[in-house]
Amino acid sequence: MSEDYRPMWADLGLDLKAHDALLGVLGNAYQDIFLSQKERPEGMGYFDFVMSEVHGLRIKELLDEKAAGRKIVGCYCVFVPEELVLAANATLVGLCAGADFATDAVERLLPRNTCALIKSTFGFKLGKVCPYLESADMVVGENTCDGKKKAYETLDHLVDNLFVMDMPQAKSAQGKSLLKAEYYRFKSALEDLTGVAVTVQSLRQAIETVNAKRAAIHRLSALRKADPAPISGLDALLANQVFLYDNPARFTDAVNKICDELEVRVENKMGVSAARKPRILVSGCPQAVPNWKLPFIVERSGAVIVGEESCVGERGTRNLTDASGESVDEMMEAITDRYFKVDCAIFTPNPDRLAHIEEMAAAYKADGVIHYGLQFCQPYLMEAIPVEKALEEKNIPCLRIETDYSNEDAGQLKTRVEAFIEQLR
Ligand code: BJ8
Repeated sequence: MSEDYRPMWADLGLDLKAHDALLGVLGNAYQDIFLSQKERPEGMGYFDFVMSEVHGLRIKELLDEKAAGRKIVGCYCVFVPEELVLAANATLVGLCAGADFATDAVERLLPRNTCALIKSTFGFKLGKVCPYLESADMVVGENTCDGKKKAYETLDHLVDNLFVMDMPQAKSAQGKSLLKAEYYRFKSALEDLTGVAVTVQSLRQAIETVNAKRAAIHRLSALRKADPAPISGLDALLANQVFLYDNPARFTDAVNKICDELEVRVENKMGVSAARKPRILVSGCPQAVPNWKLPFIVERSGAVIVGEESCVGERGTRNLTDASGESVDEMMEAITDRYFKVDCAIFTPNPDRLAHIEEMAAAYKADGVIHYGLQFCQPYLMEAIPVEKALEEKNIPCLRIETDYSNEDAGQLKTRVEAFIEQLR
């Protein structure tokens, strides 16, 4: 990092010693996992810079926005519509965390058998190491899985201004009405926070900004369908991980630049390696920064990940929002339509997700699917069983993984992943 950000972090109330330790671990992991890869697109230099400044320059930018009167909203789920946040003149940042931190303190507040993602969120708060969370003027929790739902009751005592959004559990007409009503309640809360009323113009502009960001990611995903794959799964995952941290317009430009470069690679049949690698689709729980354990193991074992059926991936970004509405209500309906298609495993039943996995496996020419489930995540671990069965019936090999954020099972995972990849060759 080029500047001394320590005064900024101290002002935000971070524990500087713990934060230094976190950045040290993160920097080393990034070096070993990302910078050691061969044949990376030059455009990834942008994401290397973003990651090197993820707690530095980006936080300074957010604090500058705050000083200029803009509000920062933090979220933990892709059901929080960025369109509404931008239209109310605020900035949305993702707060999901992908590393264990302050585990003893966390386990005094949450049961041990809580998924790593929720524990990590609490660990970053209790350990005072997340400058995004400390910069947020509002934090949005959503009643998705039971773990999150109940954890927000506790989180409410730890953060100021937690807005809890109720979520439907079924894809019914009533479910959709509930979602739309909750989005209206969220819009009002945002307007109260910022003092800015959402209008047809601001909403249209916001929809176009977020759609442009999604369209850039769609372009990147489409290029990964080429054989050989022109970019590693790790690098593509990183772009998806930065989706909710970066300035939207700058992110869109950076992804489009990488795509320009990858188009040339695809034309010249240049891949991430000269030899053909088995192609893997990863499906399941979101992989938040810096959770790179599974893709690192998969790609170091000689395969390439070509797609993520995940909220940090295609489940989160696949659909655009219709910007053609002529009233705020028509646009609220379009936003509800778009988000209601997200096929998170909290919905019951949830046949669309299985159909999407099969569609992705075919479109990305995957030789096999790895189902990634976080330990204690009932929705995804439960769905993993019918997913595996359905894929096997279609002769698509599937490996079901259940893991957490620790490295304790890395050796065992590696053995299972290597055997799976061998079976695909
Ligand atoms: S839309 S996947 S981002 S809820 S891993 S906390 S489900 S026990 S993260 Fe998610 Fe929104 Fe759904 Fe996507 Fe619960 Fe499972 Fe933990 Fe999870």
